[in-house]
Amino acid sequence: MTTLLHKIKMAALICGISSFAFAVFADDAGNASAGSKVNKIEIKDFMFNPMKITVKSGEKITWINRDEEPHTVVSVGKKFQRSSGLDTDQEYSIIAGAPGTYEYFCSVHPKMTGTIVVEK
Ligand SMILES: [Cu+2]
Repeated sequence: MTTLLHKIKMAALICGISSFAFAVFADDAGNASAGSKVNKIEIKDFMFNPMKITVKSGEKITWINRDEEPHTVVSVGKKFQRSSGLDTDQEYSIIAGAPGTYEYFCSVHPKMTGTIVVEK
């Protein structure tokens, strides 16, 4: 868990977040090297924004719920670990693993969908 948190900007970002979920796609955590950037997805008005994000393997992806409603992040085909129910302003993060296209949705509102494209 000593990954990317050295960046001051990021430290500020996650400051105060108590539960900080962490998961890896298919690959192993060795790819999660320091210095990777953060890819942020806001959940607002029952949408993932951006709906499609392209990242590099080993980078961190963080969702934050800006709605008053709880939302989840669930991988189609269970390609990565699902989040628990995210309350307002709660975050969920994963580290991008093997290159590929990963679809996900909110289990509370299945019409909410998003796509992660992981590049090498
Ligand atoms: Cu939802």
